[in-house]
Amino acid sequence: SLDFAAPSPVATSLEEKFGWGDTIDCVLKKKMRVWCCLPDTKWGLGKIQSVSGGDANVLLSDGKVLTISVENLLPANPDILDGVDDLIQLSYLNEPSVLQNLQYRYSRDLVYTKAGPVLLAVNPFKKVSLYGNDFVSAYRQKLTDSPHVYAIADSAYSEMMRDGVNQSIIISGESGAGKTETAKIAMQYLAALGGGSGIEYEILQTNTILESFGNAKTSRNNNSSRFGKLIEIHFSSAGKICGAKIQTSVLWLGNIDFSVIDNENHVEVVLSEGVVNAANLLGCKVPDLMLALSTHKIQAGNDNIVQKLTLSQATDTRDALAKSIYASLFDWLVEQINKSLQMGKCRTGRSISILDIYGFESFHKNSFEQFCINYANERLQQHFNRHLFKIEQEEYTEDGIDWTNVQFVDNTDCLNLFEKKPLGLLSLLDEESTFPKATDLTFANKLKQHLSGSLCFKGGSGGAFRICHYAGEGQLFKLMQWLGNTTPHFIRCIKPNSKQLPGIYQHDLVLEQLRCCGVLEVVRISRSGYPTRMTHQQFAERYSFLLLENLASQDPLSVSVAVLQQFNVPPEMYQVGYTKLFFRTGQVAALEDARNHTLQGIIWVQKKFRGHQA
Ligand code: AOV
Ligand code: MG
Repeated sequence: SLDFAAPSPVATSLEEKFGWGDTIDCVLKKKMRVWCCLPDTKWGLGKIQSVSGGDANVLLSDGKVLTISVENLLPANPDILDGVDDLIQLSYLNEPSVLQNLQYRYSRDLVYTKAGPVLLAVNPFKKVSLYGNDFVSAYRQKLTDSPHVYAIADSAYSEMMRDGVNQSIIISGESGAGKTETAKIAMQYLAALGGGSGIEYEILQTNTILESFGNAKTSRNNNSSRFGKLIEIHFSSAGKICGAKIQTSVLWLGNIDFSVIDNENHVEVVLSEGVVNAANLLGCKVPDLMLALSTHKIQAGNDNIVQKLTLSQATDTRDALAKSIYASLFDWLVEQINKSLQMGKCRTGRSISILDIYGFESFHKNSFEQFCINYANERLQQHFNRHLFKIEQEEYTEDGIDWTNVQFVDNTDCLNLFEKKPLGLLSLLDEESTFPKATDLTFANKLKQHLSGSLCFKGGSGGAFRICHYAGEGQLFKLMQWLGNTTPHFIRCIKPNSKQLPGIYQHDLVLEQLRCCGVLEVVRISRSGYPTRMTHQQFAERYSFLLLENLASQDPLSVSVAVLQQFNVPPEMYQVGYTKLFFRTGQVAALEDARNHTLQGIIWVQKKFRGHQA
């Protein structure tokens, strides 16, 4: 049995909830494998023995027989589908099936699984033998199609070379899920592919430098990235790396703590690595910096009066102070790195960007930092939703394709809560921070007053917010705009347990992450839709030479239809739009195969012919 909480079957039956409609009859009749929602809200795998009325007798895998209402059953997949490498292949797409599939693979060190166009990466928390030169060349030569970060990096590279369009690899997931490691793995692959000038080694080295300054240990991840990182790798027209650039989607919080030193609540800085680093790099003495951080200088006539700050004064200013010092240091560092990476000029302007973004965070007490991190993730989530769902559906509709809308998680409401003007969270925060008498409490009250109507806002007690000037709105918008101009590739990292240990798969934790990033919806949409598409023109140009009959004079659509007929592509596997052809998964792969074989044949004949002439 799977040890995780099943959704409570209160309001709707599971059948309604998952919409598998008439398949239940078939499952019951054929006495197939089922998932049972057990009384202790866990899922158990079993086989139907008999059905009478609304109840079924199910033989569970532990040998017990259970009588259970059919409403509490979900179809399980036949065992031949155990551990499929793309969730698209599952006959029944439901949460227990997806969870079991990922666990099956995880326990065999197969940490990567496709969910339609998205790569899921479950953090192994140990060394797995999936990387290195042999694997790189296997993916480059397409000797394997097992899901991998290498495969994603390879398609980004190939699409960049083929279409001349900039690409992005967007890696998201919660803290400790493995985003930074995954970004490094992608960079290693691209470095191997586009290497030669030596710059690839420099790019890989930058990680170490940035990490040593930008990372900190948190309860969720011992090596947590406290900065979002976009690394842009530039390629020459020949596909060689010719430069790179790093941008850093914004947040700073020095690890600087204070301790109270007297009963008037005055504080001083705790000597820590953060202070020492900052002081060294600023070229000032550690005690001077510590003093500056804990005192306040007032000019009175010709005199300077130094006041010690109280804990509350210090808490109001320390973040801003620490952040600005740390931020300028980091910016300087990034600038130095960028300077050293911009070797040669890349006239083609082709690039692949890898975005490693901190995942959603929720601690018992959340500060402005978590607020920003989570806002950034909301934006990213929207980008993801837009790309995979909205744009997808719009494209079908525009091209006159029959398309039944698929429900998906939409976070527009939540983003509005942040971004609406003048009454969004960010605007209110900006406004409130300009009032001299503003406090956490007045801000919190204002939020409650204006935002309580929103489903995404929950007012707490007291002033739970810290007031800081939000300057990052930034940067984030630019980043999103910029990403909007690239072809995105998505990797979702999943943290299998909160202990950061290998071999442990906590179902509830995994399920929460799958739900929150809408994995099931992604798979559902890719399966029911037509993920591959080409314009009539593109299709005709690419495949017309395969035609046995010469139709060169005909229009692209007629040529395309002739190709499809010649290769017996079943009509239910594609749709013809006004401008494009839409294919179900796997169809174009077969055509590409035929194309490659024919091309190889032609090359062979040409070589022979030349040899003969010479
Ligand atoms: P994060 O980037 O997603 O968290 P990391 O990439 O730092 O998470 O991964 C956390 C830890 O998981 C690493 O230090 C490794 O020990 C381990 N790990 C991740 N991926 C792999 C892998 N493919 N193989 C082996 N070990 C791995 V944060 O930056 O906190 O949001 O802010
Ligand atoms: Mg990280």
